[in-house]
Amino acid sequence: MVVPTALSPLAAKLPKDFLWGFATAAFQIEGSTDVDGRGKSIWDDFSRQPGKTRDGGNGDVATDSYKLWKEDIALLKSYGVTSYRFSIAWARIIPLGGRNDPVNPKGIEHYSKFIDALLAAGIVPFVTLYHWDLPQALYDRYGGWLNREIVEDYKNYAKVCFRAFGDRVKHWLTMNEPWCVAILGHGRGVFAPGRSSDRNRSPEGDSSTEPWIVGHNLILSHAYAVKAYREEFQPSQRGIVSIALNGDWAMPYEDTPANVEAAQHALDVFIGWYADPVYLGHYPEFMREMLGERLPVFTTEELAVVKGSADFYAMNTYTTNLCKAGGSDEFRGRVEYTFTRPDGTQLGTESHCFWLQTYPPGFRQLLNYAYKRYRLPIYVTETGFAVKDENSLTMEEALHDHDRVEYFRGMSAAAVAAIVEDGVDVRAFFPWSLLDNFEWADGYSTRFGATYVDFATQKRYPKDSAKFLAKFFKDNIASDLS
Ligand code: GBH
Repeated sequence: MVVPTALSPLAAKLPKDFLWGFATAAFQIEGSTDVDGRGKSIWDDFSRQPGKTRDGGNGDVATDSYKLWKEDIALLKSYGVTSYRFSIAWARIIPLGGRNDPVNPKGIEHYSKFIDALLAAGIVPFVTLYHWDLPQALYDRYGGWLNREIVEDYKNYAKVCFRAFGDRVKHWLTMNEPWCVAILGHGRGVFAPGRSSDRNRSPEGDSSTEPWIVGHNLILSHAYAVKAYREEFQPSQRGIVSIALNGDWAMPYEDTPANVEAAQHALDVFIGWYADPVYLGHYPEFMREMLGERLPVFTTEELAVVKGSADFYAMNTYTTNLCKAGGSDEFRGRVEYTFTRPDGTQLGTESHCFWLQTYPPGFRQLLNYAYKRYRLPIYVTETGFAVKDENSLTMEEALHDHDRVEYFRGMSAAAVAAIVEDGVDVRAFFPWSLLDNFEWADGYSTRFGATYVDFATQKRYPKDSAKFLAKFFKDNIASDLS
């Protein structure tokens, strides 16, 4: 691998239509959970249960973006973004979720106005249909993602959105990070609906079988929604659709055959579990080996729908893990993760999260890996950093988010190097996140925003990282004039 070098200003230019903007998700920012006919999502009550979030925070208010959406758009505009990745709350569109349940006109109206305002501001809407906020009613009715019923209900919901917004939305993501839905929601039990074999955590759940069933139903739901889009909407609407997959680069702890193999196993479980069926038409061999009959099987007919069910590769990536053979955790491909190198040094800069350190060279490697293996343009749909202990700083201090600036400096340079020097076709870059927001099981104790949110007043203040990103893309995306 070539080491990133300083690029001449000319070579560093990204194409004119390169998309950059911020990413968010409905439940993490909207609040207003009981207005305009919204149904409950599985995160509503889950986050209110004592012990489910680190600081007891829930999504009732979040960054109040359901009300403050005009301010959010003005902020995006002030940063000069060309796109904004946000998600639609299923339970605002169909409060009870299912295909025979009523559509909520007020939900449609809200997102419709929002999309119009983005377009009026010159910002391309990049829409996620599902970012973890399943309608509670579908979980109560049949167990949500555990049940094959969900495939039809999800497809129906997706079609409602394509029909309502597809005249203006040309970039769709069916799901965000299915690995997290399956593993964190139905394996570790740390995310809603919180199922796990660990009876201290959950009264029900089977971590050895349920995540793999959920994953299977997520893939089918994605694929049948894409089929519907392609048959009924894409010919006239001319948009593109994919699925956002989380996946961090996996580096052998030491260069031994066992560790090299371990690193591949980690990639197989985090990425290949979804990407191999969707892009290549089969589950990774290693997953079949590891799980045997616990990994469901696609019928020939299903496989024909799954294979090729994405128009581009949507990459969410945050870090790099050093991988050691000999682990027992199936959710990590029986691989042990560490950030501590054999010589005792840390791989990168520590963050507020146990799973995250800065390591841009790994991002460049991952871009190369994904492009070579899946052979489609890559849209980086999430990448971001939580500064260690940022929440205990004063706002004045927090605004100077040096470690986040350095993170984005490295990640943006790595993306440019992958494009310019390695020939990887990268078409978008969405830092996570526009705002400090509801960080799931961390509540509000972990801040990922490039904009500081004072949750007492809901006022927004740009951090240094927002200024860095705004300038970087202003300088590096070609304009009509250059
Ligand atoms: C994203 O997920 C989410 O899309 C977003 O909503 C969230 O706010 C943001 O990141 C910041 O967390 O150690 O084996 O349990 C993050 C991706 C993937 C990061 C799984 C943590 C844990 C792997 N996550 N990873 S493990």
